[in-house]
Amino acid sequence: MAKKPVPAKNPATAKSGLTPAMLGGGDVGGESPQKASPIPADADLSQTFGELQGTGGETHQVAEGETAVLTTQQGVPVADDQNSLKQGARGPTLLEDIHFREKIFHFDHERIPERVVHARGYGAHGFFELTESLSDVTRADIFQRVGERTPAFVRFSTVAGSKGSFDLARDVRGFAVKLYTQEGNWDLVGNNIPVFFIQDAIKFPDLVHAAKPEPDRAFPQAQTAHDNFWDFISLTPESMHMVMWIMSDRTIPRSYRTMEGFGVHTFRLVDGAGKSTFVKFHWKPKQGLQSVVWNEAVKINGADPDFHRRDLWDAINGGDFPEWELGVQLFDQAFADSFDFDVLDSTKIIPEEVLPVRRVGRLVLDRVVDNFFAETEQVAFCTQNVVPGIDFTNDPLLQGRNFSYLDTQLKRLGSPNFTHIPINAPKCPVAHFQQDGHMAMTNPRGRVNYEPNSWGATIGGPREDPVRGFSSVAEEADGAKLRIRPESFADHYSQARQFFVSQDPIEQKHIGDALVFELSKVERPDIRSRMVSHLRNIDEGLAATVADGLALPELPEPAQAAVPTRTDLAPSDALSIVKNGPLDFKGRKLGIFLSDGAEASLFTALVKAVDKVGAVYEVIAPKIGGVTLSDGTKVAAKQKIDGGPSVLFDAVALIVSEEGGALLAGDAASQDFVRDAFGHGKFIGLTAAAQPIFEKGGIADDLDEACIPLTSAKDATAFVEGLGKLRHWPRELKVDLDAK
Ligand code: HDD
Repeated sequence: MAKKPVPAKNPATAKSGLTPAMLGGGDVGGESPQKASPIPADADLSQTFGELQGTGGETHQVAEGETAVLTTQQGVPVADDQNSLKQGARGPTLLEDIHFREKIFHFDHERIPERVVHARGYGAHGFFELTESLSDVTRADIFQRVGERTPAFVRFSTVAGSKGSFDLARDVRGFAVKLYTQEGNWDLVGNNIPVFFIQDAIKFPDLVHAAKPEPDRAFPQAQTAHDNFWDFISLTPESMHMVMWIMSDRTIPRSYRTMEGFGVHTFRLVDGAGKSTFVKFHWKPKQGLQSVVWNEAVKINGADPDFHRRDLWDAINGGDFPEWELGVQLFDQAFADSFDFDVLDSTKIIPEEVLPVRRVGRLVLDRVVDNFFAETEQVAFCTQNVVPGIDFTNDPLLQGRNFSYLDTQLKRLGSPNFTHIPINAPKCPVAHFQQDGHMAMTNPRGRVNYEPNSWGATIGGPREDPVRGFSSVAEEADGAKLRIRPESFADHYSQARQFFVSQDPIEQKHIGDALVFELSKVERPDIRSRMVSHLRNIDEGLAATVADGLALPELPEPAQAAVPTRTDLAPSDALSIVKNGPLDFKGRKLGIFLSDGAEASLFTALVKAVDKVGAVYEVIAPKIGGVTLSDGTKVAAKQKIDGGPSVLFDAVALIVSEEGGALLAGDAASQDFVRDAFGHGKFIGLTAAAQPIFEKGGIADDLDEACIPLTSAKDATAFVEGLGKLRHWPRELKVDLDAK
């Protein structure tokens, strides 16, 4: 006898009180560090859920206490979302099932092509506020009125990895800023490094092909440590300055919040009379420059591949809004002519000591996105989005970019109407005669769609405004059509050396280590050797270190340089991370490792001190349910020990009972916790009872002045207050075999 069909029940029906938690949306904004958690675990998110249903612009609001009815895309209420329509209980699915077909059809089309570069990124909203007028040099509306705020959207990214790669790849970071000014969108599409690999955009596809996974095997992912990359680089001397930057700790930042940003190219500011002033743009983080170390980066990628996006999400949701100052280096043609390098060459900087950076505004990120796809994925940055008062120079890299970005958005977003997507739409009036096309959303009304026309101002539509309108600088241009690189672009080594000699000794060591690591992954010895031949033109000491690290049979001859002499330029402190680090522990994270019976007064003192300096903490414990402290207080854990390794924290404190210390000394994850914290130069606070863990970790005899005993609440407070420095660097020179 056939069984009577039993429809599968939806566990969360409208009447049983639909909550986002039941629908898998319960952790919205909740995964923040303990202090910063913005949404209590028991909060009712039903309203938030209503808003989350929107696709960017519109949201499906429901009145309080009510629950939205599930519908098809056409708005037809759905009766059953658990079972497809079948012919009989065990029969075939029917083509007639309109809800099933629409649902699967839409799902099948959920993906758009990922960005060909900068695929993995993370964005946030905020504003730019002018603090010093630039009306003397530009008519750009954004730079006129001190105190005025302009809405902004920023997307940070890695370059080489695909969308699902890990955050702490050794890579350049994109720093793209969209400013919704009152005279149109201005996109400053920069990086966290002020120079680039190549001088001419025509080489960009080669550079990217070489950096990405090798085409036959499709690996390595998000790594430059392979033959193709170093083959291309070692055959491209113009990239040597960039090589110094990418092998430095700039490419393993602690957080997006602790990176500088640069517009890279020389742009122009233009005043009302058409007079142009050259400008280089800088974003200076209020948080100070901070990076991690390579061994730590490798481990972070395993422990939390989303380390950077989580950090930004948590900071903003916790009310710790990251902030950058906008700096400008302004100069005229006479300065450009007197400067040793060509200001049109994107492989060169103008050192801040030569031309100071004037701070004129601040960028604050204060709101995370509502929907990653709608905003972060669909945002379309285009270098050609400039506004009246800002203009391009003839930098051949910038000129090429101005073609590529518009073109790529059409491919990614599928229609020239990508400007209608809310995240890309200007927030000022828009009026033109461009029309139709896929997904046209904002369509003009009326009869007239051309100009000139004689329908008059009301019906006839918008008119040009020669005064307000964008006009290009009337630069004289003459000469034969040539495919040529100017001689003024030819010195590839002087600034590479300047960068290297400007670094702190520990940073120089890291550059050497990074080169040895990367080139050790290169299989062809001739490529390794060719790279060292370039290093000889930058710094003989560095070349010798790398040659030794690679065990090259002999030091190769220096590479032949395009221009014979390298100029020894004065070091610039602005180029070092260590010399521009944080002043205190604000905005950073302390890992507090606890066991049952841990001294309560120490824990309380740590938490208080962390709060006072504006930092956050997370408790790590043997079990996620938490621990009971010496006074009987229960403390919930954020991380179980093997899920919260010390690489996730800026500094760590171990407060354990004698029993806890003895027990955890035998735990491999606990041993790793202390060994890594120590090896990565971190400041460590510890109670005497934690000593056995250090003993079993094999480092008890090495503990130094940055390993602070915690014996009283006073000690705990002093420990946190003393956490200003990034790391205790002298230790690295002791623990690293390569340094011995
Ligand atoms: Fe680019 C994306 C930055 C040279 C072609 N680039 C992209 C993004 C950033 C940069 C931050 C990601 C934007 C986002 O978050 O959506 N790119 C740079 C910088 C460069 C540079 C600072 C040198 C100074 N780029 C460059 C060249 C070309 C491109 C020379 C091509 C000739 N870049 C692109 C692109 C991308 C892109 C293919 C991929 C996705 C996108 O544009 O929107 O068009």
